[in-house]
Amino acid sequence: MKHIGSSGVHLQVLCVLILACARHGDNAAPAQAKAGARSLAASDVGELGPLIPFHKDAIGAGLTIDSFGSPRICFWMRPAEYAGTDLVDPGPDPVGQFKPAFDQLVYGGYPFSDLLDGSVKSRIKADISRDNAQCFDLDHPDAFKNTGKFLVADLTADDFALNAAAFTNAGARGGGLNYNVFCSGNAALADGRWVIVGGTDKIGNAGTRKINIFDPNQGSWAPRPEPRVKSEFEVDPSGTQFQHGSALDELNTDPPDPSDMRYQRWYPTAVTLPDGRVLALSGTDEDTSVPANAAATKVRQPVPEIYDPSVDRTLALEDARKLLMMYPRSYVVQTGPGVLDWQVAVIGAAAPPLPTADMMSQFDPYTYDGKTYQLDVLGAEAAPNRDLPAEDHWTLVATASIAHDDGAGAALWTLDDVGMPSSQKVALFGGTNGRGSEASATVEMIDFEDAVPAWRQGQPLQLPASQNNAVVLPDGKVIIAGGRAGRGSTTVITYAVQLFDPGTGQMQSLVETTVPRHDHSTALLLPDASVIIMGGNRTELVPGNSDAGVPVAQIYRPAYLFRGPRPVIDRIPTAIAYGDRFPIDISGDNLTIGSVVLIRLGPVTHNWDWGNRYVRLSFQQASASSLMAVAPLRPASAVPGQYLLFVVGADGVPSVGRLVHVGN
Ligand SMILES: [Cu+2]
Repeated sequence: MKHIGSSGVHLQVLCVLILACARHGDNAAPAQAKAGARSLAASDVGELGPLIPFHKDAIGAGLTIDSFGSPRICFWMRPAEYAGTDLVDPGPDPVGQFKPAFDQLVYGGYPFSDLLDGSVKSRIKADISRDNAQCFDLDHPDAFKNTGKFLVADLTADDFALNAAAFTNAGARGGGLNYNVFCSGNAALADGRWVIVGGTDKIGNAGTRKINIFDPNQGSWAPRPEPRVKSEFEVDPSGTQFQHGSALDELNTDPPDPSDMRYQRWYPTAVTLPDGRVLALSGTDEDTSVPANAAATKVRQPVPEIYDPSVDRTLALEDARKLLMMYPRSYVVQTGPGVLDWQVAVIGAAAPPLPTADMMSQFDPYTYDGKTYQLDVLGAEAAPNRDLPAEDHWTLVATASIAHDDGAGAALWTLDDVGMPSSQKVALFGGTNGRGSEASATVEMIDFEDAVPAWRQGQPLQLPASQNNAVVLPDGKVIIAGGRAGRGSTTVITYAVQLFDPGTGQMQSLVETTVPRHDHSTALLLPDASVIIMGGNRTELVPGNSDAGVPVAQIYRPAYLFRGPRPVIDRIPTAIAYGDRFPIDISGDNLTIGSVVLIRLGPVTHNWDWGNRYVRLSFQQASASSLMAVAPLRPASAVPGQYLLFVVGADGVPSVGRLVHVGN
């Protein structure tokens, strides 16, 4: 990918950052961080680049690299299976207006959400007609053309035209997507495709049974039956030519398909398993056939399901029920020496007091605690009572001080010289205990490799926050961006980019942005070892003026990119198998190597890493220019799929990441 920024831009960043501090002084950084921003150099705190016009909200987003090494980010917003002009008439100023026919024919009369569907409106009128799913080609010559602005409100249609050619349709028109994947579960499969679990069938809390498969390198979706509601809308978007099928009938919005899950899920977690299958957990549904009754029919799905991509089918584990939070944070852990010795660690079980019936209409009526369980997936699958309702196969292994609901998370694994884990750490940053609880600044870390795993607290976040994003860097430290506490007029937004050091438990404030990033924001590591911060609801990106908000991304370049020469990877295998030892040829002026790491690629959404795990490998430096590294021995340490491999100098400066496939 192209490098962005120049020394001229760097100066501007600092100036704008200082302005931003003044603007948001009432609720942003503590005084010492502001004062520090003036004197700290990029080699100490890194650097935040100018705003990059994005042409839709990146609510779900992932990085992929094709076989030629070309990186792209594919992303989507609601409703991803339509183009913006299906629901928004761009004509009326300043941002267009909703089309009532779409509301009636597709949402069944459930109202548009000003916040979510409202993000499809835009004062960049040329973007409204795009698919609500897009792919961004990072190698496109226009990708990072910009005029160096740092305030969302300053961006114009001319700014958006500069990089428009780097974005292509990947949804309704360009990709063949037929379902609303808003607030779905996202995971990367072994072959680099993405599985999208569930979603919403119109609005509110209604889930879908669908397993959608996206090939990010093609920008296309696997064929799934087009719902009657969508096909009839496409033929007759004004609703005047014939009587359309009812959008309140789920047979018309979520028609059965052999690949379906047994349960409809909105806000489920999806976890790629060591055998390449995908575990689906939790999620919410309601019966929308009678709108007035829908809230009363809301359910939280307690039954896990396994999706097997080799046969395109799912299997329900009725014997392994547990009431969990929406998007429970979940991690595959190795539990013994064997290839089958793994379980899935899950934090965020529902805790008393359980909600009463009259509370169920709330977005999330449950409370949660920090109890951390491991689910024996294979045991539940093999059990003779698999089809009988039970809450078996879960083991309580530790208890965190809070549930970290909606808080960011990061997974850091270290492997020994035979490729077995010597540590299996998960760090969680902030979040809440669910219904009615305040966001916390609590940072906690656990090592599942310990004989008795226990959560231990690190230095807290700068401000209490939920809906923040965490990205593990190649040097094993964690970037935390954004987040907020509270809602509406009492919202306190974190504008700081922070750095967590899992080795010391220390938290450092680095730089500040002017852009609020909380609900529906995303962040990803890029191959050049920078971090791209994206998404959020357009309407929330300029506080106090929703019309001024337009989708933007920003690239944070960590301090290690300003600290001297980078190791250069000349050659690695394109694929490594479990138990391999494999050579890495390096060159350049930074040949004293401190670590070799794999970081998994895949889609993220809703503020956590979704399996984009950091895996530090054992290696030997045979000569100045050649390393021999030890691949993971067991797939539970690094589930099959696409990874970026980085070689990191002893000084902490990483190489550019190279694509490698891990699997058998
Ligand atoms: Cu959401």
